[in-house]
Amino acid sequence: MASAPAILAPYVLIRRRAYNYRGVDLRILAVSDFHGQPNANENLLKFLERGYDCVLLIGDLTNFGPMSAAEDLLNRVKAVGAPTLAVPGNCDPKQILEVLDKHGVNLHARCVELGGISFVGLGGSNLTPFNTPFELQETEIQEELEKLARAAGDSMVLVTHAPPFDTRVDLISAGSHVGSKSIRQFIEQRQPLVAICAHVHEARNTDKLGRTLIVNPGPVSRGFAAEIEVASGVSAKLLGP
Ligand SMILES: [Mn+2]
Repeated sequence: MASAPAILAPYVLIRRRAYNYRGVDLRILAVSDFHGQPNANENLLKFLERGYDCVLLIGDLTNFGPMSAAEDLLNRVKAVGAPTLAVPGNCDPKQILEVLDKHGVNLHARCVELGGISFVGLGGSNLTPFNTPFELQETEIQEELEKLARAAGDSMVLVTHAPPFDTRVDLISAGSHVGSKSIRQFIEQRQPLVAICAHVHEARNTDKLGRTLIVNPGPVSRGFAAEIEVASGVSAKLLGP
């Protein structure tokens, strides 16, 4: 189990104190699907001006590379100063994990504690017809999530690039559901506070599986993001241009 870099702790404490009078414990910005679009980083920086306790980058930070695109993105986010956690998407080459590690933001196959919340992360996607660089078998997804959940506390936030199967957030325009059955099963069984995903650009939406709120912010390349507040309850707002 990885722990949050020590340098993040004082920042989180200050922000939590500042928000406590409103009863909000953690205010999260979720963004995904940059895909090498020149405006994606600018869109993210605009959202960051709103001020967040934590930034989640939920994959496809590049469009099949290059790694310099991920470096550039992470340097710009770091300059803003909010604690950041990231998972790769299926369109990110696997070398991106080294870049995420180097910047201390890697949440792939990890459980990271931040502001009293256990963030459980898994990047890539279930299999696609396109043979993209970062795909996992459903059995791998299932085993990995079960392993990670053993390290997680009661307040869990699930962060996966792939959405849960057969929901409002995994429906492609051709009309079929393409999400991961293992991710859906994990959410049904473990009931995290919120499950944040990406990958299906046209399925920008929220949904519920039992008590778990599901959020697909939509691609930041098109100016979309999501704001999630975790306190005694959980709420999400889809942000757009
Ligand atoms: Mn994707």
